[in-house]
Amino acid sequence: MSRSPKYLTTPLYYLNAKPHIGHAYCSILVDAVARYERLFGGETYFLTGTDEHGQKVDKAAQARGMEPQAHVDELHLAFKDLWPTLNIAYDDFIRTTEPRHKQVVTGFLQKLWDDGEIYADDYEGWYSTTAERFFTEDELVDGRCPDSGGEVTHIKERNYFFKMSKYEDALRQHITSTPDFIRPPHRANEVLGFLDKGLGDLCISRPKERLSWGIPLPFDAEYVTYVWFDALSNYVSALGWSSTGESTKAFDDWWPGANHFIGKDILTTHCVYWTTMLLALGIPLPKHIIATGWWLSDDRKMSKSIGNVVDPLGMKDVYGPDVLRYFLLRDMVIGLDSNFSEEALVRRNNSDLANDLGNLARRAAGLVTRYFDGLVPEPGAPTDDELAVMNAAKGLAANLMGWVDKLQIHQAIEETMQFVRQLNKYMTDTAPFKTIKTDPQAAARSLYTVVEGLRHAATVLGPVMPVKMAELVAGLGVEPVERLDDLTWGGVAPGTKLGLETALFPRRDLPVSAEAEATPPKKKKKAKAAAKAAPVAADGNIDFDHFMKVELVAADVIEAEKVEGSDKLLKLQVSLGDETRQVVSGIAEHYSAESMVGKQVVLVKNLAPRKIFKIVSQGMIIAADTADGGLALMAPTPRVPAGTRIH
Ligand code: ME8
Repeated sequence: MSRSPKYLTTPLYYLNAKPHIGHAYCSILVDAVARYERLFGGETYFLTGTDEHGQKVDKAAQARGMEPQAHVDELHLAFKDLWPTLNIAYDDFIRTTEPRHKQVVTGFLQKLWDDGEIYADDYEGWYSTTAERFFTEDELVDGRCPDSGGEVTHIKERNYFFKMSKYEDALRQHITSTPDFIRPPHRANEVLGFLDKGLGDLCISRPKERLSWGIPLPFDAEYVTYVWFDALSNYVSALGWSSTGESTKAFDDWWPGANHFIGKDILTTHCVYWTTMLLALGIPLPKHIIATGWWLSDDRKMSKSIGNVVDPLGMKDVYGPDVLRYFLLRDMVIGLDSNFSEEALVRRNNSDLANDLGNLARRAAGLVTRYFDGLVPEPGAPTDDELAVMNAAKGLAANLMGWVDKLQIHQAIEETMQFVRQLNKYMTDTAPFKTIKTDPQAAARSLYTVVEGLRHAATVLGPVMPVKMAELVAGLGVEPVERLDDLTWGGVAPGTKLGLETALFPRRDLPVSAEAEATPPKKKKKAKAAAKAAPVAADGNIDFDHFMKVELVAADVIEAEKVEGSDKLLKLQVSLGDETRQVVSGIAEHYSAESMVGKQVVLVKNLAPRKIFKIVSQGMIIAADTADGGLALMAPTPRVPAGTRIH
């Protein structure tokens, strides 16, 4: 099935400080999604850029003793030049101070003014410079900005307003009738909740006497445009949208496939301000708005004032851009928050990349060099062992699109790594280093299978680690495949010269603080730190984001048997639609194995696997104790497709 073209955008980053890990994450995510999309045969256009007007940027320029234009001319390069070093390949970089953008914003304002969508009025409210938004008294939290926690200033002045309230019903209607318009779904509920409080009109001007750094209003030279009205327009100004109504080819080609990736803190501005602006201008709404969670540091949002900002430049320089990309994409479930720590990054590098993937490539290359003069041997006829690997490779490629379309990038990566672990096990089980003496054909077969398996893994991980995986593919002596459809078993020709001399992913030492905590005398300190990081507050409550991290899904039991030597345990194979899991559950005293087959249950999906009675259990089934000492399994009523997320 052909894929429709996708227009993928990041937010425009404010030029009030240098880029940090949150910005880097958003750009890396969009880059990886674009690369996956192209691997699936789709076309993409990737836009990013910088938000250069407004009070926040003006203040930052003042603090440096610079004119705002000189400040943004210099600082935008910190973003523009950083992205290629993180292997991010955008198609366009827009600055809101560029004439091509200012012209469109001016056109928008004139059109809305001419259409009677803008009026002048007196305004009184609380302004947050950090969020660049007005708030009502009721919206403040402890007298501070509800979005950023920053200070607010009381302002009373004459301003211009966009009749946003007119579009409340149309917007609500669109959100409710287009379930995946705002992703993930709990963010759509948040926007609907905001609308239910009643939508006011939007102040879209700032008097020049208070702020001159902005685009002048075309119908009143004493005012400049509100920075959000200005910045949001970038998504169409970059496509050359014209207010005169003539569409451009770029607009017609890309706008129907618009996907805005944003952080959860700018949900309202995108899902309410931007959408109502578009409704008023008669421009179709974007296809999706995708809100990601935050990278936290010590369970708090990174911010300059708290001083817990992680510098992506530093991480990239030490560990390399692709390792940083791998960590950020693997350890964030899109839509939820995640804690950033250098220690976690090093552990991921060492376990997944250095150990599972890098070591396998090195071992295979070493054996091919030793026994076959560095030339990939003939595979011969596959046995059941090889067929299992080939089937897993096929399954991985077939399921990849599903995970990416569901924005489960962490899952796409994890499934790929499970395949890599399977390859490692296959290599150990078939032991070519032993069979070379007794059965050289078997050794040739297993080394061929590992090399070809590595080619599959490298192709599928290419969007996550473009440079490192291109190195791996080149080391296997083959041309990269551009499209997943072309990834068929047997792409490595026997006789190909392998060139994997250097370690792809060196092992790294844990950062000093983590090492110190791992030593016995500091055990108490570690426990204290763990307690501090624990998601349970003193009152026993967990916050919403932590709760949302628990993935509950509907699972269909397809096989069940008693665990030998235990009265309590059943071993179940459950289907999650596109995946089968093995779960060991302590329900045998209440449910027989036969009665379980065909039942639907609720599974905690993202519980770390553990061994029960030496059997790996991947998840937990939920049940309630009954008054008579029995057990009642939980199940969705009515039955839902296996794998459906339960909220
Ligand atoms: O909001 N983790 O710009 P911005 C994840 N100019 N994402 C984070 C993050 C973190 N710790 N910190 C920030 C703006 N972000 C506006 C956007 S769009 C027309 C205008 C994300 O530089 C944040 O959530 O403050 C936001 O989506 C993006 O970085 C830009 O933040």
